[in-house]
Amino acid sequence: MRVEFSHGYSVLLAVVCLAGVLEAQAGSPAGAVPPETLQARRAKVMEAMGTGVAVLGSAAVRSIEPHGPHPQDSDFRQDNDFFYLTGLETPDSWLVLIAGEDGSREARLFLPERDTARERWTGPKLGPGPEAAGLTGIDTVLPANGAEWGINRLVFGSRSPAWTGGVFVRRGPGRPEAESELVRELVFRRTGRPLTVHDLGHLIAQQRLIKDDDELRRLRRAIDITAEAQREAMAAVQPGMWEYQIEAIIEYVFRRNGAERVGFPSIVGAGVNSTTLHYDESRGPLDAGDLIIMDIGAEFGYYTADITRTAPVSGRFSERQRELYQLVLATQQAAIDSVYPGTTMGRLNQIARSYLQEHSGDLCEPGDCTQYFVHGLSHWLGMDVHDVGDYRTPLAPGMVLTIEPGLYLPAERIGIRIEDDILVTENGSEVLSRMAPRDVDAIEALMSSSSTSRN
Ligand SMILES: [Mn+2]
Repeated sequence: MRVEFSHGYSVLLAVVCLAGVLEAQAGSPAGAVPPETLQARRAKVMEAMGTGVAVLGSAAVRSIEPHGPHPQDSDFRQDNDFFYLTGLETPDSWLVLIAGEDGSREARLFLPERDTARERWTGPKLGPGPEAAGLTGIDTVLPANGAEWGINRLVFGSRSPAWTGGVFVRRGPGRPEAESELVRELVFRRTGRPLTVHDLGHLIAQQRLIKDDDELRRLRRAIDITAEAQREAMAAVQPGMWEYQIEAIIEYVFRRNGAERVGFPSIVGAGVNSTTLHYDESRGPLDAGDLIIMDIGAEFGYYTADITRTAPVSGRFSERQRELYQLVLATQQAAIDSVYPGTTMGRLNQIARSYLQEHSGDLCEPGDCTQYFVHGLSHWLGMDVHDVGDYRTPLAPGMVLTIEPGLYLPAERIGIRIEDDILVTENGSEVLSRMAPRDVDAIEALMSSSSTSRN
């Protein structure tokens, strides 16, 4: 292993050992991403690059007090691609990948140097050195102070492997300012030889579509936790409560199980609020006779679940609610049964819509029920709730998508959405979120066994 030491490193060795644990999630409920897994991911990215240089910046700390002397983030979260390729939660860092013409593959990491005075406030941090090398499987970990210069030297220096094929960078909104600046610098610095620029974001996104074992482990746990929250929330729902009280139960179950945060703002809407697709205020009452939608997802180790259930506040569906609910459920099942490698989300959407149309009967007259199905059927799921990746990509084993038909009739205060998380397998699919009750009978049984005062 080739390692470059930062100044004063040995003095801090004892603290560094602890820091490594902190910054690589080893002490977190999800644990660290194994270095071999990280190496395999980086190798795959460089394989897709062919030859060229990729540069990725980490997230930066967003201080909640811009003028305070010690920046404090309300919830620092690493950039997804950076976490995917390094497993590190260190801010202000850089990853450089060099795919040489000769087939050589090199990864370099730049981490901020440690600062003992600041660590009185922040606790020990992971700096450049062997600890970071061990955690990431990247031999060369350099100080990020002056990283722009270091990266330029790396990319254009004579000691680096020869590469053609251009620079691979992420573009578009949401990039950290430092990354945008460095990219401008890299691309325009060389006069006389314009560099080809490739979209690194798209390349990594297509790779992230297929989940590896460590990703699936995290995702399954996030989904199990979310299913547990659905069950506890259903058991607690009673007329007279408020939406925020149900939200509190849900997010308590998340945190109790080691989820770091919500993957997206919890949607808990009863009555007419159940018909607002992204309602996240949770201020309304739970009235007898209404339905409540709970569209929620725990984030565990950077992966988020996304499960929606609809339950009757009183514990029993009315006849009308039951008929509409059964139609949504059967539509969802028709789509789930059609998941297999090679099909597309577009095709699943068609299948769901024709099923809904053909089985509407007189439930939504005049017309059929598709007029009340006002959103898409599916999205990719992973580190982001609407995860990255081209939506036209044919399904393949290891991909995870949601299937979530819904009907929304504000005039009747009826919103129904049923959403499950589906893993594409060799032979079809696995419903990862099956532990959250979905059938009318199962929901009513859970609600009646848990409540004495519900009417
Ligand atoms: Mn969803």
